[in-house]
Amino acid sequence: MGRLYFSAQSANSELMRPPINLASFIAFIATPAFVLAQNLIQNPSFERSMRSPNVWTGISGSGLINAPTGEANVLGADGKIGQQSMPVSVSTGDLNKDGLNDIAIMDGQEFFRVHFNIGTKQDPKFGAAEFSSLFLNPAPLKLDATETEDPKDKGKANPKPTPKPTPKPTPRPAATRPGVPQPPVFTDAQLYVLRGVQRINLADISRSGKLDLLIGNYGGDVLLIPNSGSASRPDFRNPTTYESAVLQKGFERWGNVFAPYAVDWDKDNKMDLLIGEGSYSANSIHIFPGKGIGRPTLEPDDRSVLAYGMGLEQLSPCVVDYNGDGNNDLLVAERGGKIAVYLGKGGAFTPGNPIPFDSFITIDGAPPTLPPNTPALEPGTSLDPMDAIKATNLLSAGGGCTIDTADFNGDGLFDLLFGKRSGRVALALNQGTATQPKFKAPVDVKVEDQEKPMLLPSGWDLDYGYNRGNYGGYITVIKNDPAAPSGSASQQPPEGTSYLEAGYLKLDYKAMPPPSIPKPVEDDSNVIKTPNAFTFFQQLAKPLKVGKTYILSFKVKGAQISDGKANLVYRAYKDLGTGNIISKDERGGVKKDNRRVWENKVESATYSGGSNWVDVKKEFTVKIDNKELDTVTETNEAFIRFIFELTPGSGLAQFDDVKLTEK
Ligand SMILES: [Ca+2]
Ligand SMILES: [Ca+2]
Ligand SMILES: [Ca+2]
Ligand SMILES: [Ca+2]
Repeated sequence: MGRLYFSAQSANSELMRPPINLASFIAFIATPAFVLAQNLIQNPSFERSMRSPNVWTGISGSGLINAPTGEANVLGADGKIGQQSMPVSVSTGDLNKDGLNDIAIMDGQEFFRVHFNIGTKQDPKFGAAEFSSLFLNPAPLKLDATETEDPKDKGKANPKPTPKPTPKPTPRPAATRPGVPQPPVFTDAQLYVLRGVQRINLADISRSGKLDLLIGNYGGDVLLIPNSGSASRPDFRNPTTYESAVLQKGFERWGNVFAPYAVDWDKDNKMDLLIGEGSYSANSIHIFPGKGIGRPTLEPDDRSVLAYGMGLEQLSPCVVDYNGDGNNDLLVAERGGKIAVYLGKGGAFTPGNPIPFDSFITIDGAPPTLPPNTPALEPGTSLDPMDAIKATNLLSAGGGCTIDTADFNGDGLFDLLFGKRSGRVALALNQGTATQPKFKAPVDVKVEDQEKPMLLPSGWDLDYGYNRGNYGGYITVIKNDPAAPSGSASQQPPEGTSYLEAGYLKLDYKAMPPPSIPKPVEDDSNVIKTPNAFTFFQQLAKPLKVGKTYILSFKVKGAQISDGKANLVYRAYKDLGTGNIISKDERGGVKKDNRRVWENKVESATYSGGSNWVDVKKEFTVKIDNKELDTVTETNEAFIRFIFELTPGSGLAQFDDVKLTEK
């Protein structure tokens, strides 16, 4: 209780998948500790900070492509379902028709971002990320119930339970034939999980000369997002409804973590749809043979297996003529980061006649270095993939990955592009021939731009709306620059040498229209859905004393701030229960005597900003009204949260010198 959590973290047991793992790419910068006597706020004037990559530019501290990753419950190497970090999804193609292949990524929070190729035909180079307006899976921010609780409920031992959101059926068009079940009913939290782990493929589905976007997800939906831009200026927008973009009809679940890939596999001039699947025990690459041009259908009866995974999992397919015989071949990335090759036989695809596993790609195209106990091969056959994968010289992206191919250096040979679990993207250039491809180990792709890192204040949790589609929104520590012209107000914090700033980056895109921030959504009682809400939060390390008076103060400055509040929440409780078992049911379930009496209070200070630093002050006395708590002398928990909305694109808020002191 009392901690800030994002809706995707364990607050709701139905929610299995944290949306984003920002903590994993934070590097510490050592700065001297700075503690003010008697101030209950830690790092109160933001003097201590940690460097963090800027999610909106997609560049790591070492100048590499870097996108947030997500986690999902999938089948692991131990045969058990567990939470695993998933690779970002990649797809490549020339999105702006300048003759250079670009890198598209679907990141762990389901943002579609493109690093456009700004190099030459022979020497690819990639710019900073450009985001599209497509955003299908927002994650609302949950506040502590106390912050929005009805004042007349305060102090009651049994407060009103938070109303549960109404479960919604998974949106999918009605079934077209009898026997296909209607969609089941899912809660918002379940839908959030089912719509995560989006895997993408760019393909000219409508043969308009523009690349459209196919998306598969954790729950097994496949969506088509048509490119609504021009040939040279791609644009991907949210469909009118999620349902309208789903290709399947009815509900028939046959796999999950879908990785779609559109290609005319059998060269009959009809676009076929391949789907790699992710987390069921018998993973395969499936094919829905094309029936014509345009929107593919995924009628369950049309599905065939193109290639069996034979024990390989989390399959991400792509198609290329690997051995130069003119027939399409299948490359499949798997859970361990190895690439399986399945050689196509050419001709029309016959259902029930899948193509066999051939080999894994090795480093430098060398023969696989297999362990001595590997079974001998019959002539004309291939090893079982579970034996072949034991070779020690296999090309690997270093853990689960996604894959695509294109010729990135203009030599006519296809190269390999990987999306990785680290959020990086890697390239392996083909150094072989048209019939014998050869690859060295993949190399992480650099970005030709400044990193523009953010500084996260130590001791504070931030939320700048990334999970809600607040494009360009940021919260960062700004450090005093001694080289700045004197009198430059923004360079002079009222306290110390740093202050905290929330605002919007200018998204000055070269190839895509800048994304538009989704319209504000009405918030539920304690769930923030508004994209342009910002918060920063700190759990107090020390209790507040009952009966004492405290002064909360801070300095604020800014423009176009609305609903600015600093909430100081405190809570006292006492266990009345004995902890003893009071009943057992037939199934062995036990009920313990866990009665607890508690009381929550919130003190709010409001602010709206202005062109000069303003002092905001609030004096309050810690009071516990509940008679059953009259022996309590100090709070059990307390936290402070600043929460405010900024006008999208132009709002700015700055904070410094937060103090909470006993009077
Ligand atoms: Ca391009
Ligand atoms: Ca075809
Ligand atoms: Ca071939
Ligand atoms: Ca090449």
